Amino acid sequence: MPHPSPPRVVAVVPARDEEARIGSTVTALHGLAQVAHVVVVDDGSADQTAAVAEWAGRVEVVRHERNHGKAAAMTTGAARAAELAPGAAVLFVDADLEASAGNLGPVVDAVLTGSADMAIAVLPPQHSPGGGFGLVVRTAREGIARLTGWTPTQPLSGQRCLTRAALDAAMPLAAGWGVEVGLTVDVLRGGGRVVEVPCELHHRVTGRDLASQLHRARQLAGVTRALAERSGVPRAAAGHARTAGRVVRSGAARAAAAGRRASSGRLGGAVRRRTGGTWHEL
Ligand SMILES: Nc1nc2c(ncn2[C@@H]2O[C@H](COP(=O)(O)OP(=O)(O)OP(=O)(O)O)[C@@H](O)[C@H]2O)c(=O)[nH]1
Ligand SMILES: [Mg+2]
Repeated sequence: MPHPSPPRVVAVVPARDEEARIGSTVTALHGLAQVAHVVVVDDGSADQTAAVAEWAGRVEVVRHERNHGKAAAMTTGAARAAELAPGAAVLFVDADLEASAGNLGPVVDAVLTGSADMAIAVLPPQHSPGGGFGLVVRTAREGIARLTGWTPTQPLSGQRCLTRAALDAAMPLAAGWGVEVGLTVDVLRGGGRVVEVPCELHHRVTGRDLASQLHRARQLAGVTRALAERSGVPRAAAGHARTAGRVVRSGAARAAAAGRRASSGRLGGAVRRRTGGTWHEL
């Protein structure tokens, strides 16, 4: 009988106020044979997100005491993933996918089989009505196309799997809601292969009420900023030299990255404290 190949992906779930959905999302991720660990980063939730994630079992919960935004949560989760399984690919998963997160297998396989350095899930039309007017998606899509020549179908999809090398080369991540756009541009510019993989995923659809419009306004600000930051000198020429698939940063680039981290309040090097099963980033 053939041996099943060992799991080689760490799932990282950034979550804020997702107590109603995080449990089923974590359980669904456990159902994926490729997933070795699940890390939930509770980004200053006001609800029981961290506790519910822990009840789901077999999960690492890292908690930000305050809200730092999605990109900071992903950065924290990626650091924990590197400790749990050095060198393993990382699968970023939104917390609101619930049972449909169990359908992410093809996205992971695209990376584990070596077909891509980053695979992005493309979602089908969603069950519930809603959604915005397309401004943020259009801005992101056209911006990525302008900067890289590649036109994504769903530029904002948060469900994406990357090799560790591609992820490390893309650090530091673009802040807040610009994180997906920044990742796509940076991986492509670093010479990585990016694919979109259709996947039967369903999430909470943002409506058109005031809160939803505010969410979109924040998304637009993040996307615009990530694009603007990348509209100048290409990353490779800005202090990143590539040798045999490894990215080596010059001292100046390291200092600039450290400065960017400091000014954006990122959590690199933050002190951590463990209480029960949960890590706290201070
Ligand atoms: N870390 C962190 N994660 C957040 C924050 N806000 C939302 N999230 C998570 O980011 C993921 C995506 O958030 P959603 O609100 O579903 O946003 P979206 O799906 O991009 O938005 P729509 O497509 O417009 O519905 C979910 O896992 C959220 O829990 C935040 O402030 N910090
Ligand atoms: Mg969502």
